[in-house]
Amino acid sequence: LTQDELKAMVGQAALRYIAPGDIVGVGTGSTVNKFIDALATIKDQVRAAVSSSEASTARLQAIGIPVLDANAVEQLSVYVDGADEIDGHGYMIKGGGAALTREKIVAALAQRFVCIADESKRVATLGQFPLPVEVIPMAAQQIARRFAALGGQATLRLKDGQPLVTDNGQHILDVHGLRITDPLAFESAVNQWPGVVTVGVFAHQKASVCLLGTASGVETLTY
Ligand code: DER
Repeated sequence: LTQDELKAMVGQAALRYIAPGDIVGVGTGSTVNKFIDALATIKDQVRAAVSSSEASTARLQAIGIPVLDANAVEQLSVYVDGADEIDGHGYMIKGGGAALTREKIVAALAQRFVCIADESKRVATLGQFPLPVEVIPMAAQQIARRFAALGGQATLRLKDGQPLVTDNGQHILDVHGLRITDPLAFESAVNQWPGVVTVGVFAHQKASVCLLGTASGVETLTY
């Protein structure tokens, strides 16, 4: 099975967590794109969606699912999103798609976070994937020095040779060389640093369930 087929398998499997009339929280990335394709097959049962990025909003609108502002919703039953890494507790590194801030906001609205991922995302300890951190541009170097003190090497994410600007108008640092053995404490600590908008550790907003695409089918991991 190709990685693309594994993503399609878990995108389809996530439908079992959608009840008729639901407002669905939708994440960002290539695996979520497969979930959106699957949503199209049951779109009459989906009342609306709350989206975590302009990219996902465009795809949802293209299949005719109304997209609501996050402020219009008090609670979602489910949020479906991918991950760059997920450990044995359901703690994740996210932000590879530069949508981590809105992803964490929409995840915080949901009773259940269903992570959909191919098996390459499962790790024992978070940190092999460079940790995305959304930052206020003027704080980028100060924050990079703080990561250096922890043994991390922060690089400013570029797009077409210029600093990538997120949906929120901020920049992203990708931090290499970290080994995050206590994700809850790490997320809380980095959140305190002036200029940090969002750190791509999802421990306080961890996954409830992970649908993991493997060569022998979909593994359902609960946390
Ligand atoms: O940016 C993100 O957080 C995405 O969800 C990312 O973590 C997963 O993207 P992928 O499904 O394209 O690997």
